[in-house]
Parts: sequence; structure tokens; C-alpha cells
Amino acid sequence: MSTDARLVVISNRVAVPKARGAAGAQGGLAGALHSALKSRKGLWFGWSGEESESGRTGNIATQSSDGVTTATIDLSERDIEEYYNGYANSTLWPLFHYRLDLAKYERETGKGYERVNERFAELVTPLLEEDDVVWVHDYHLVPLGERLRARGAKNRIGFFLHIPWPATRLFVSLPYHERLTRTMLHYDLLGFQTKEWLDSFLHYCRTELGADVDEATGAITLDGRTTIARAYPIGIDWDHFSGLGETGDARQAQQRLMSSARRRTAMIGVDRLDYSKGLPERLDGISRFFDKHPERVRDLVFVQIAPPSREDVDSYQAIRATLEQKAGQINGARSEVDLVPIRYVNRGYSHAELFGFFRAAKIGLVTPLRDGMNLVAKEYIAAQDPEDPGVLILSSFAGAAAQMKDALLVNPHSPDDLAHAIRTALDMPLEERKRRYDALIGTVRDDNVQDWTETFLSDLDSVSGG
Ligand code: ADQ
Repeated sequence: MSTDARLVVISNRVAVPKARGAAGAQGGLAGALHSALKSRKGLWFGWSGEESESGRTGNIATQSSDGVTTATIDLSERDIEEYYNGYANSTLWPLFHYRLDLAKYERETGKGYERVNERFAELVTPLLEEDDVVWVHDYHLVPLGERLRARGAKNRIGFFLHIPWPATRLFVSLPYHERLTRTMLHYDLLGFQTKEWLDSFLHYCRTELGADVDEATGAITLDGRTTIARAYPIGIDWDHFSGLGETGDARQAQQRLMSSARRRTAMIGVDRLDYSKGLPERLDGISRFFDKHPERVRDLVFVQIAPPSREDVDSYQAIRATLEQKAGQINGARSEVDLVPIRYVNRGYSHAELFGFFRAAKIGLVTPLRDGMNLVAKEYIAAQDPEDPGVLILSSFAGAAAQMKDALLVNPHSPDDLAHAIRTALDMPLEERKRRYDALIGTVRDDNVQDWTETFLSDLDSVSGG
């Protein structure tokens, strides 16, 4: 890292290390942030995930290990309902994933969102030191930078959006959209996953805010203040993830899936149970494949691992019911006494077990309708055997598609397109599988999460702050 300044990460949730080394074992984003924090003796601030009486939500619980301090606060039931389940997950998440049909626009939840952002600013401000570099994460905390500035923070403050930025014509359906976006121009550096989301944001700033936008440098100037916006595609924790192949858990998981699939080709999907991940559409594609090629039902077993998330939000309950019904219908129509084509599992697994499943599966299906990046696509490739790699079928609407053009890119809305890709993957000769794998592995290995953290933070160090 190019500077000794302390790093302060602020995100909705904090991954509090439970035991020595636990943060490393989490892998992915939490692990990468933890190592950046460790090298800069940092502080990580956010919600504990716990609910408490509203009178006690001003208490900060701190914990230090390995030179990293975590500071967490509880939220009240009302905060959780309005800020987390409400504005963040029932307004911004669906809108940013192009699901206007699911986006709810309620004044009360908008106020709750602003109130919790204000509380974050109020509680973190006394913990900030003059030279700290502050990195705010994701859609839960868009206005936080402006709230910190209002309290006098002169620090360099960066923001990274993990999800897409929607097209301007969609985004302007958000009531008071200008109020939200103007707050973003109080950050020094804004990071997006892909050039596509970045371009949408720049377009919005130019056409709706009347900002002066320099496309070449990403400089956005409004009211005499300049913010830099750039694309920083996130990657996986390569060292951690690729090392998992050597573990007993990974080997066992691989063996388990291979032996239970017997001679059939295993095809896998691993996603949080979320409507943005295109799961019902995926099942429609598989069903279309079986309709077109009934003789191949015996060739394939599809395993979908989808742990529930955000269960207090109605649309998440609805997606769960839809999937259970669709999986049940396909299995009802296609099963034999010794064969069930779809295995649908609603639980989480360790990354080592997922590594084993990915390696056993000769086809990886990653077909979100819209996704900021999608790390599962990269994990699937990282887990393959270079001498006999599986085939990744990837939605062209995932941010990852911009870097992974050698996957079989599909339109996840089209069952025919999906069915065709499954057939192509099943029949793909080893030579082509290797060629595609060789073309994909470089970006998965080199554009990893450490590289992402270092690039973002070094850019943040070099912009003029305050
Ligand atoms: P997510 O929407 O959660 O992340 P993704 O990028 O795929 O999506 O990351 C999911 C992570 O959870 C992966 O590491 C995966 O292995 C893990 N996971 C999924 N199912 C699991 C299961 N059953 N058991 C255990 N682990 C499981 C958001 C954005 C993405 C963006 C990331 C990072 O929506 O677009 O890529 O943040 O910026």
C-alpha cells in the first residue's frame, strides 16, 4: 500500500472475526478487506446484524485483533424495517437490478434510510482521525459521505457500489433521485464494477444533474467540486480460493457429487436465493432442454444450491415459493425411480465444499438477469481441473461477462438460448473446453480481490481529498 494513513472501512455489515484467523477463512471480500485493514492498522465500522431497543442503538461495541478494530452498532426494529428491508432492499436493490415492477417507493422508508445514514455518520465521526482514508461500501450507505462532510470530515472518502447502476430512464423513476445522487458527488472517488455501470452513472450526471463530465478521466464537476468515477471490477481471493482444492473438505465434496451423479454429467448453480439471479428462468431453460432432447434426461443432473437471503422481504418469499414449485414440476414430469434430474438445496456450504462441487460439475450455470459482477462465475473457473475443465454458461447481463467473453454467453431470459447452451456445453470437445478455460483463467487469477483493493485504495490515496 502506498501510504501509511489508517484505513477506515464502513459497510452495512461488518465481518467480525470470531476466532483467530477466522477472517482469512471467510475468503472473498471480507478476507480482502481484512488484509487491507490489517496492513493499515484499520477500523471497520457497521451494523452488527443485531436488533436492539431504540434507546440502545447509540452504543458502539469494539473489538480488536491482528491490529484491526471492528466497531459495530445495533439497529432498532424500526431501523431494520425502514432502512434495511425497506429502502435498501425493497427500493434501491430492485431498481438497480432493473426490476421496477418490484421496487417500492415509500416516503417513510426513505426517511428511515436517511436517519440510519445520519446515525452512522454521527457515531463514526468521533472515531475518525484527520489523516484517515475512508472507504464506504454499497447501496445501503450512498449518502454517508455527504453526511460525514456535513460533520466536518476533510478526509479522503471513497465509495464502491457492488451492484449495477441502472440506465438513466429507469433511475429517474426514483422519487427524489437527485437528492440521492447529489450526495455521491461529495465522495472523492466513486467505484463501479464495470464500464457499463460507470457509463450509466456518467450519463445520468451529465443529462440530469447538468454536471460537467470528462469521459476520459471520469471527472465529474458540479458546483465547483470534482469527484472521480472509475470502474474497478472486483475479483475473487485467488490465493485463498485456489488453495482450497488441496483440502479434505473440497476432495470429499467433489467425490460426493461425482459418485452420486454416477455416469451423468453434473451441472451446478450456486446463488443466494434472489430474484436478480434468474433462477426460475434457469429452470425454464433446463425444462426446455429436456423437452427438446428427452433422450438426454439420463445424461444430466442439475444441482442448484440456493441459501435463502433477506427472508423478511416479501419478494424473497415469493421467489422461494416459485422455485420450489418449478423444481417440483420438472422433477414430477421427468423423474424415474432411479433418476431425479434436479436437486434443489436451500443451504449454505463452506467455500471448500463449493470448490469440490464446482470441480465435480462439468457445467457451471451462472445466469443472473442482472448482476453487479458475480463472483460465482470466477470461483467456478478457479476450481476447474486445467486438464479437463468444465464449461461456464454465463449471462451476458452479469458484470463478469465483460471480462469473461470466452464463457458460453447467454441471454438468461430466453429458454431456447439456455437450452442450446446446455446442449453445446454437454457436447463440447475437450480441446475447446481447454481453449476457453485457458482464455478465462488469466483474468480470474490476476484480476483478483487483492488487486482490486490495492488499485482502488491507491487511486483514493492519489486523488485530492476533502
Ligand atoms: P452477491 O449478490 O451475493 O454479491 P456474488 O458475487 O455471486 O453475489 O457473491 C456471492 C458469494 O457468496 C460467492 O463468494 C459465493 O461462493 C457465495 N455463496 C453463494 N451461494 C452460497 C452457498 N450456498 N453457500 C456458501 N456460499 C455461497 C454482491 C453483488 C455481486 C458482486 C458481489 C461482490 O450482487 O454482483 O459480485 O457483491 O462485489
